[in-house]
Order: sequence, then C-alpha cells, then structure tokens
Amino acid sequence: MTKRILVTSAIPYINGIKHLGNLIGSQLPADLFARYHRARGNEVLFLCATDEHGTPAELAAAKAGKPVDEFCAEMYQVQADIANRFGLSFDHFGRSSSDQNKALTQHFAGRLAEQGLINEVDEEQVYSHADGRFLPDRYIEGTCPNCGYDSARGDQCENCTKQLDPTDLIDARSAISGSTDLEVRKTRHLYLRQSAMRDTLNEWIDSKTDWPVLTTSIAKKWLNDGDGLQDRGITRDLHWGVPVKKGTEDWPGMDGKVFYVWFDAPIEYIACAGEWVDAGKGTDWERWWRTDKGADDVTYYQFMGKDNVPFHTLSFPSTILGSGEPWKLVDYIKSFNYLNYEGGQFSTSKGRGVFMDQALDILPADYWRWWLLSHVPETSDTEFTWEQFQQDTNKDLADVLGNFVSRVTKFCRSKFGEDVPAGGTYGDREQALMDALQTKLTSYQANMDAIEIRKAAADLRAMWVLGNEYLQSAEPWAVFKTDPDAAAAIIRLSLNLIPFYAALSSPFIPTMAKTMGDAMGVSDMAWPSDVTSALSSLPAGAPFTVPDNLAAKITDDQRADWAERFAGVRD
Ligand code: B3M
Ligand code: ZN
Repeated sequence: MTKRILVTSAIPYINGIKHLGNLIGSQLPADLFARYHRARGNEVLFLCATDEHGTPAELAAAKAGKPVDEFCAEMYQVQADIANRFGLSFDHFGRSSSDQNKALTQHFAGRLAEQGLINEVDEEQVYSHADGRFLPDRYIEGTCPNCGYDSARGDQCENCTKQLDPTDLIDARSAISGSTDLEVRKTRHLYLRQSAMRDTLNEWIDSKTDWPVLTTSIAKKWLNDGDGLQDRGITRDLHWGVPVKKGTEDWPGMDGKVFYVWFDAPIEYIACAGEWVDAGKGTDWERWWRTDKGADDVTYYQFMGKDNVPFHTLSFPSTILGSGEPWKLVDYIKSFNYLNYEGGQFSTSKGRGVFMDQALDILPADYWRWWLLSHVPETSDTEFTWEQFQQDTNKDLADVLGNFVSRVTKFCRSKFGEDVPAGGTYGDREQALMDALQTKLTSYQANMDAIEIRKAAADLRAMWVLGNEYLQSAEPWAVFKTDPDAAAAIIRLSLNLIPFYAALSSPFIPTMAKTMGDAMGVSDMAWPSDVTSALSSLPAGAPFTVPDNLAAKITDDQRADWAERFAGVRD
C-alpha cells in the first residue's frame, strides 16, 4: 500500500554557507529518507527552507554592506543552488520570510491568544550602549547558570542544551562588540505559556515509544527538570522579522516588534507547503498538514541536530497543540549528534572545516554523501578526518563498487560484445549469492524504514562486497578459456547486479546510481524487493555501454593539500 510521507529538515540559517557538519545533521539524512520512500513508490513531500529572521541575518547583512532583505534574497539563491548540487531533492525549498509564513505565524499567535496561552509581560531586556541596540538571544554571551560553560548564548547553552533567556547568563557580554557596558531596559513582550502545556506534552512524548533515545532524553530532560518548561518570550525588539499581529489585526502595544525567530521558523515547515502550491508544484497543501483535510493518513518525520530538539519537542508542539486546531503533529523525530573536524569542531566563524561550496569544488557530491551518511553521528559524535575520508571512499566507491562495474562491463565488451551474453546456467554459487543478497536486502530495507542510517549503509556496502567476492571466486576470465558458456552465465548475472545496485544505492549516491542505470539502459529503476527477479531483469541480448569510471581514487597529494587548505580561515 502506498504510504504518504512528509519529511522536513531543520531549516538552515540564511547568514552563510553551511559546513558539512550542518549538512549531515539534518538535510542530508532527510534527503536519504525522502529518496528512499520515493524509490519504494510512496507519496513523499520533502520540505526545507532558509531560516531568514533574527539577529544573525541582520548582522550578516550589515557585514556584507547590504539591506537585509536583499542579502537574504541573494543568500537564498546561493543556498538553493548548493543544495541542488548536493542532490538534496526538496519538493520545495522555501523561505521563512515568505508572505505565507508571515500570515501563518500571525495566525498562530492570534489563535494562541484566543486560547489564553499568551501573556503580555513588561520585562527587562539587555540594551548595549556600545552597539546602540537591544541585544537579543544569541548575541549575548556569558556563563551558563546550569552547567557553568563560559560561552553560553542568550537563547541556549550549546554545552548542556538548556534553553535560556539572555538575562539568565552570568557575566553577560555583547557577542557583537564584546562590550560589557550593558543596561537592562524595560520593554513589553509576548510570552507563550508553555508551562500550561506540560501535561499535554508529557503525555504526547510518552506515547512516542519508538523515538530515538537521543530525542526523548533531551525532551524529557527539559520537560521534567523543574524549570524546564518555562514560558517563552516569542517577540523581540528587532526590525527584521514577522511583524507582531494578532491574526490580521494589530496588537496593541506591540508596534514595531517582531516575532522571535524560533517562533516563526518551525511554522515555515507548514508555510513552505503553501509556497510549494503557490509555486505551481503542488495542488493541495492542507492535505499534508490538516488532519481534518486529508492529513490523517500522513506520517510526518523531522530531521535535526540535537541542539534543535527542545524547540521541536516542546516549543513548536506547544504552538501546534495550543492553537486548538487540527494541525498535523510530527510522528517521528530523528536527531543527530555532532560531526567534528580533525580533532576539533567545525567552525563557521573560524572557517575551520569544509563548507558545502568548497566540498563541491574539490569532489562530486556523491563522495561526500556516501562518506557522511555512512558515518552519520547517530549514536555519538563522530569525526571527519581526511585520512579516514580518503581510505573509506577509495575502498567503498573505487575498489569495491566502481571496480566491480568497470571489470564486468569491460570484460564483457572484450569477450562477448556490448550485449548481455546468452548461454550457460546458474548453479550453486549463483544461488548462494542470491540468498546472501536477499538477506542483506531485507535488513537494508528494515534499517532504512527505521532510519538506522549507519546500519543501512553497512548493508548496502555488504551487498556491493558480495558482488565483488562472487566475481573473484567465479573467475569468469579463467573459465572463459575452457567454457565460454559458463563464463557468459557469470557475466550475465554480474551485469544484472549493476542495475540492482543502482536502484538500491540511489538514495545514497544518486549521480553514480544514475550513471550505472544509464549504462545498462535502465532509466526507470524499479525497487528490487525480490532479488531473484531483479537479477533477471536484463535478459540475454540487452545492450549496455561501458560507463565512465564511477569514482577516481583520492591521492595522497590531494589529501595533504586539502588538509592544509581547510585547516582554518576561509578566504
Ligand atoms: N535555523 C538552527 C539550525 O540551523 C535553526 C533551525 C530551525 S528549524 C525550524 O541549526
Ligand atoms: Zn549549560
């Protein structure tokens, strides 16, 4: 039965090009999952967007010397282009600054107010004399009152994941100027009464028994940690953002204020579906988002880094549930640990590590996709090293998969020509191969269904290895000398493995998969649930071509050069 699968990736901030740690923390695994479900014939809507509001966008625009709306429009194009080149197969890549999101954000705020879930609070906010502005959220740094980490940000402590308010920080300083000449001033803001939602959220999270431990442990920690579910300020004294309104009405006392970026950003998941329709790519967005309008049979999966979990398990569900309207709630949250870079952290500010555009300058996307996905930080933080990257991609993509494809097609061309050869029959060795492949395939599908990405990658790799081992032990080049018919049977089966691999590999390495499929004349790759029938899909006489080398090996010189080039300070 066809399933309906809604997939969203955390939406990347607009302020700069993301590094590979960001990519593997949400967009890339989400893409893998979306591609897999499409390949299995399910109906998928995969959405992502740029997160355009907040101080980071304002400051990045100021640094670039551009008006913030212009900066965002340009940077959106840059990010959309890079995402496309990485093969991220969004059905729509939206913008949180869209009119659709403005209207929907204002709608939710109005609904929450009607439900009695908004408080208007006169509060004290940090104003920086040196910077001439209020310093919201992440532009105040100081010591975390919870764990003592000395570079906690005003919205959250990176070290212990606690959600913070700027005034919670000890020894606060401006992250813009470093100035400690800060003054607390009075200003009125809206607060979402998350505390009133505690029981509802607890019940909801308790019902999610299949969620990854990383997700539920973070959610539970903040739900039940005494002050964990504080009411949250959802407005800011900034110019750039969604103007505060109660639905379509003005909100008395809120003139000139905007919603907090973390209030409107997740709402963009919904608004993005509206953008998808308005862009002419779809017809009915409510069918994906309103349970009273057809979304009751949708299964919704979110992908994100662990630091985003509190916002998706507590804040955004408070918005959705608090509205009292039948919006689709997330069914499964897949969260990730961090990817580190050569013994330290990736750093956007220091330019340390590889950024998405740079990665594509030096190698095709599939190298990165394969390595990152097969090393995705699922159960703990993991580390990117050039040595490991070189070793693994050379082995998996060049020695195992690439070598198999090139050996089989070249051998066939030289001995039988560029058609699948007839003759001979399959025996025990072939049966054993098919049995082993069927076992791995069943496991692969189960792991992909469960979003156990590393295990799925290991299953896929194991299937590639089985083909190589088969070829090695069947020795068609030796057999050919005495029994060309028997060699033909070995080659026929081996050629059939190529479109089989292409279909199974396409969620991980779509471009290489397409090269394999095209070479075998199979453009529409059906998912091969049954190994025996899949391996007879290319009959004797079917034409093929020898494809270009799938993956060149990374040399030691390249590796050394890149390690030096990405050690810090991007130009
Ligand atoms: N932009 C933070 C991040 O990119 C934030 C995610 C929003 S998801 C609604 O990690
Ligand atoms: Zn902390």
